[in-house]
Amino acid sequence: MDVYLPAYLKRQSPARKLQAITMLRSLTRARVAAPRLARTMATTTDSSDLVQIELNPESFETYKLDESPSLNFETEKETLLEMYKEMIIIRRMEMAADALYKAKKIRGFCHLSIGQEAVAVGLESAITKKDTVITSYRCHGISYVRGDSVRSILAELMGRRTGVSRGKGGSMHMYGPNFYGGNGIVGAQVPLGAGLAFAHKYRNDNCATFALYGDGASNQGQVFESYNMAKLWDLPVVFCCENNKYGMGTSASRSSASTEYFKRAQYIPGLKVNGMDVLACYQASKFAKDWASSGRGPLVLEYETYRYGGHSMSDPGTTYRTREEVQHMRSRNDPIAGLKATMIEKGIANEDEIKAYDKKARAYVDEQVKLAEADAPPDASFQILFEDVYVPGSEIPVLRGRISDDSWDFKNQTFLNKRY
Ligand SMILES: Cc1ncc(C[n+]2csc(CCOP(=O)(O)OP(=O)(O)O)c2C)c(N)n1
Ligand SMILES: [Mg+2]
Repeated sequence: MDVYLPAYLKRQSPARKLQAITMLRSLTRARVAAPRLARTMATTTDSSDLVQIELNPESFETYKLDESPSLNFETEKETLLEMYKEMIIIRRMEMAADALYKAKKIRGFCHLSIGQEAVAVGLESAITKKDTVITSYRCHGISYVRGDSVRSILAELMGRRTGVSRGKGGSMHMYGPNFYGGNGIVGAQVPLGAGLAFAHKYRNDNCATFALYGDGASNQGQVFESYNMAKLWDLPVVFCCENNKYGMGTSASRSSASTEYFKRAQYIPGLKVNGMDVLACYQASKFAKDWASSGRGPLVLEYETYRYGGHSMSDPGTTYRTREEVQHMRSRNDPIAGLKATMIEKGIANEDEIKAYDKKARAYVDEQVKLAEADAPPDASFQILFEDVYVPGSEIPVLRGRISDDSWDFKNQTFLNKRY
């Protein structure tokens, strides 16, 4: 496998280059080799079986677009099964994180995306592994669909060495193949997303960037600055507003002068999709990918979704909305229940088979929890603190600290003044 080396590494000695390549390869392997439930579950369905999908006529709304994703399309039955399995794994993984947090095995911040699974799965099903994705701190589901394993995500949450960020990032800072985080500063990922799209355009690689942000983040100035540059340069970026109806303790209608997020970029066309329907999310994301990667510039894509839990673990999520509202969404609009109904209606799986998938997903995630818990925490050594600051081989001699005692000498792997 070829490893992309930044220009500054090419100037390093062969030994340094080898060190960097070995490290980059080991990281990539660890991430993509994760066994997935989808691969371990044997299905009885013939993969060549096709199914006709007719989406609800209200699935999409457009802004300054002459075309819209098709409501009718054909796909393989196997695709629906895969989507179902991915969504139940994400939900189980988030439920496991909830329990681990309550057991104080996960500390610090933790933002769950229970209810929003259709966005991650619909998006990933529509793009290629070469397209790039960047999102906010609510990132566990996206990390998983991009290629991180359940074990490495849970290990990260518990600060283990095997975590996706070696246990140093936690809930908000997860990365994966062509996945640029996990970003804690609200809205900061949007201009970074425009930058990723600039790279696609520069390399002329027919790929697109999907930059996700929330309804709360959508009011930030940097989002509008990104719209402007993306349109000026016709960057292949899809600005994805994941409108889950709430920010931190505030409803979208209290924080946004206009809640029509797909129309917010004025001079950029927009599309709104029912984000509780994974098949509609798939169609909209596919349309967006085709739009952006065919030289037509940016698009704003609003996934209208809902989060069942609080903003983070410290928010019960019921002080600014009613329990009835949450219950209504859960019982009437759940993306997993919705796909289950479609699969039964289309004869793809029956109730018993679906129950068996659910049982397997639960057992699989439980097993991954045990493995992650058994993984070792990082050593309590100072070297570990500094090891991921630079790509190996590209370090500056000394990383200046807050005070001179904190300056780290990369060559001797110790503090410059050796006080500690
Ligand atoms: C620049 C900045 N301001 C404020 C915060 C605190 N904060 C964290 S999440 C959040 C709400 C964001 O809501 P939204 O964009 O809708 O995303 P969601 O949490 O619903 O996914 C706020 C205000 C922050 N992290 N960064
Ligand atoms: Mg929100």
